[in-house]
Amino acid sequence: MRLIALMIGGLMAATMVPAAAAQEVQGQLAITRTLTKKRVVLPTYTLRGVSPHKHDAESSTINEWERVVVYLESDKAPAFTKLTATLNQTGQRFDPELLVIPVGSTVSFPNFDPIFHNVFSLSKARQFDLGNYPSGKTRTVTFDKPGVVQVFCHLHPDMNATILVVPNAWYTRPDEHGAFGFSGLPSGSYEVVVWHKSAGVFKQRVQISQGSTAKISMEIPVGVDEPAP
Ligand SMILES: [Cu+2]
Repeated sequence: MRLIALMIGGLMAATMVPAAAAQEVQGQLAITRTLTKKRVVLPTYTLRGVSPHKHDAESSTINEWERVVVYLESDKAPAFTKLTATLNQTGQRFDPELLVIPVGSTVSFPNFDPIFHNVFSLSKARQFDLGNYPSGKTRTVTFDKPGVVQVFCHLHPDMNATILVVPNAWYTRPDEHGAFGFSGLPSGSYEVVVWHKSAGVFKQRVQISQGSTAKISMEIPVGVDEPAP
């Protein structure tokens, strides 16, 4: 009897512990071309250098990861809190230049400049035109469809920002080495979507079973020419 009790106890421990531990996706991204080139021409010690040219090279390497978002497509996504996010207009620029929000969220566009701006978008996922408004004012837009929304200003053609509206709260940005992860996922099938601002969308399907971690790696081929928006 005692042996059976021990065995049951052992079984329970064995099944319960991994279930409590997260079911995960762990991913590793590589940007082909851009990052490789930078690594070759840029020895580590120059990263701390004072030359403006070298500083530029460093930031362009880092910025490549800042242009990447990873999210999951799945019909198992739980309900989530919609955000109220902010896209500032300051110094005749949008800040941040890339904003990620789950669908249904609202974005406020405050004008912090001493001049007028006129924020608009012609993107399929959300078209709007907020009209001219002065310093200290803001206007808001709610984004009800997933997709890419390119934001511009009628008065300043060089102002632009991107709002990526993702389908649920499972989204993240890679770290400075291109690694990303999601944990606490229900078992099932997922589409891992990697979005890069100029290179576009790359997808990989993963299956996550009870207590398991799916490991994937993906390459982002970033070309010299940016595709039309
Ligand atoms: Cu403007």
